[in-house]
Amino acid sequence: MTDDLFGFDSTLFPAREQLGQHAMVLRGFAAPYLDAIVACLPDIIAASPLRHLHTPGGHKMSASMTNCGPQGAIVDQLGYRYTPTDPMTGKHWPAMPDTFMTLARAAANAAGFAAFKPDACLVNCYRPGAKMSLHQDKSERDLTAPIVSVSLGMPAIFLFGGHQRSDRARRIPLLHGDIVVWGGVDRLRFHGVMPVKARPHPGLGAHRFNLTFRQSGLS
Ligand code: MD3
Ligand code: FE
Repeated sequence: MTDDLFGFDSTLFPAREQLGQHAMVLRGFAAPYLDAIVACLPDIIAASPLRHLHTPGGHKMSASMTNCGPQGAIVDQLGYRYTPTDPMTGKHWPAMPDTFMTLARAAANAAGFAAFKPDACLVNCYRPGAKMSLHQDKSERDLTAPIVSVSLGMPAIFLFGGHQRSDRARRIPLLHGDIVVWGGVDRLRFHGVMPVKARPHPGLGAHRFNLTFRQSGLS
């Protein structure tokens, strides 16, 4: 039934926007989980602090990062890879909170990926001006598993490209609580984030966090 006031079909809520054959945005899907998820962030960051990594090419990344879960995604002189311990602390990455796992699996399921068992959650932190250049995520051993990404805090414009860096990228605005799921034929698309504008968020201030859930294939 179409809601005349808001102009959306309530039977389709939360709204799905298909980006590709196997890629979709689930608008507001994280809403019921947001308070619990945001409350977990300080403990994760206290155990494994946010840090700016350098790419193999020597560029300092403008977004800072940390991880939770049995495996963590890092980049250093050796390239992009997963490690069970945080190189900064020498300890295991902090545990993945149950709410993170529950949300990631619910989103994958809603997007048609029934057996998603993430063992890594990369936490990216963007301050105003931070960005992520177009790249592919291909360090995971099993590229048939999807990736689930949860946007928190300040809005951002996500770049959804093609299979070659030079392919024209679509610009997709992502807000607090939006989730994107990629798999199948869309898993190796180039993607990135435009420089984030200073639009402070009521709960998270001048930060955008992105949680990226992956199945590393190592656990
Ligand atoms: C599209 N992070 O950390 S997550 C990354 O908002 C990364 O922090 C972005 O890209 C961020 O690698 C976007 C979304 C994402 C992850 C994997 C993908 C988009 C993807 C794989 C294929 C296509
Ligand atoms: Fe990526």
